[in-house]
Amino acid sequence: MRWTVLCWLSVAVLLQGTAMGAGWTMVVGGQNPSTEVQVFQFYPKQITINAGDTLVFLWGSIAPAIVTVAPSIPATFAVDPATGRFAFSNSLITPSSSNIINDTNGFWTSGLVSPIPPAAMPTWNVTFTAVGTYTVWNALQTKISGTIVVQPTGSPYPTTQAAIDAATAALLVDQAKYWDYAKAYYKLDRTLPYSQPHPNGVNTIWSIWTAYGDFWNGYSIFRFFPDTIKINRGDVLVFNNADRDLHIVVLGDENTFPPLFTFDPTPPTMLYITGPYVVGVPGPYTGTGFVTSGLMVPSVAPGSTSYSWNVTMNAVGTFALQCPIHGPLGMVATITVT
Ligand SMILES: [Cu+2]
Repeated sequence: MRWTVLCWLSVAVLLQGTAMGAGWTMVVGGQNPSTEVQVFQFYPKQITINAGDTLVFLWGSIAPAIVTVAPSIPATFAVDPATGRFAFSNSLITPSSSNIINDTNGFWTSGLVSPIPPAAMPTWNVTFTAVGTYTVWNALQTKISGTIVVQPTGSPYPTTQAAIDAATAALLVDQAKYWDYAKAYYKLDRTLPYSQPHPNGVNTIWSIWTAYGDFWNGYSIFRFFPDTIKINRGDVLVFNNADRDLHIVVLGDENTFPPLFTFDPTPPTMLYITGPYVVGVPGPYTGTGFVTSGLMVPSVAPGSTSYSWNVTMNAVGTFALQCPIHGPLGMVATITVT
C-alpha cells in the first residue's frame, strides 16, 4: 500500500509528546466538509505563548504535512546525486528526537505526517522553553509559514485559545466557499467538456484540468475537471496542471500502478518518489499496464514547462485515472473509451 510508509512515520510522531506549562493549539491546514478544498495555512498564523507552554500542532486537513520549526528549511525534494532518485530531504522526513524547543536558530520537525481517516487527526506536541520568535513551516507547502512568539514565563497572554478557535472556525467557513467561487468564476465543472477537433478530422482532443488552485490565496482543489471522461478510441487527452501544487497523472489498469513512494532505510536516500512517477511513461495507451506524466510542476513556477501532458487513448475499455499523490484525497477519475 502506498500509505504504509506514511503510516509508519505518523506512528513515530504520535508516540511523542509531553506537557509542561499551559496548552495551546495551532491547526495545520483546513478543508471543506467534502475535503475537495484544501487550505494550507496555519490557524492562527501567529500565536503568542509563554516559555514552558506546550503547543499542539493539530492536523486540520487530510493532506499530508511536514511541520517544521526552524528559521529556514531545506528543499523538500531534491535529486540525490548518488542515486539519481527524486528524494525527500532526510532531515525533513525524520521526526525530531526531542520535543523541547529551546533555540530560535534550531531545527525541529514532525517528519512527514499523513492523516489516515477514520483515525483521529494527528498531532505534534512541542514545548517552547526559550524566549524568542520562531517560524513554523509546512515543508510540503514551502510558501506557508506561521509565527510563534514566546514570552517570558508568567507574562500576560494577548488572547485565549477559545478566541483563536472561534476565529479559525469562521475563517474555515469562509474558505470553504473557494469551491463555489472556482465553479462560478472559472467555470469548473465535473462534466463540462473542453474539446477541440483532432487534426485527423475523426477524433477529438479533450482538455482536463489536473486540480485547480489559487497560488495567492494558498488553496487547492484536488480533483480532475471533468472526472467522468467518455471518449472515443483515438482521442487525445491533454492534462494541464492548473494548481499551485505538484501533481502526477497516471492512467490505465489500476492494478499495475506503482506505489508513489519507495522507502529505502539506507542513507543517503530514505524516501523517494518511484521512478516512473518522476520521469514519466509516455503513451499512446494501448490497453495494458499504465502510462504516466511524471512530475507535473505547477504552471505558476517560473520557467516551468512540464505542467501539460497528453496521451492518445488507443484502446477500448474503462480505465482508471489518478494523481498518485492526491488519489487518497479523492483525486481519482474514470475514463471510458468506446
Ligand atoms: Cu495531485
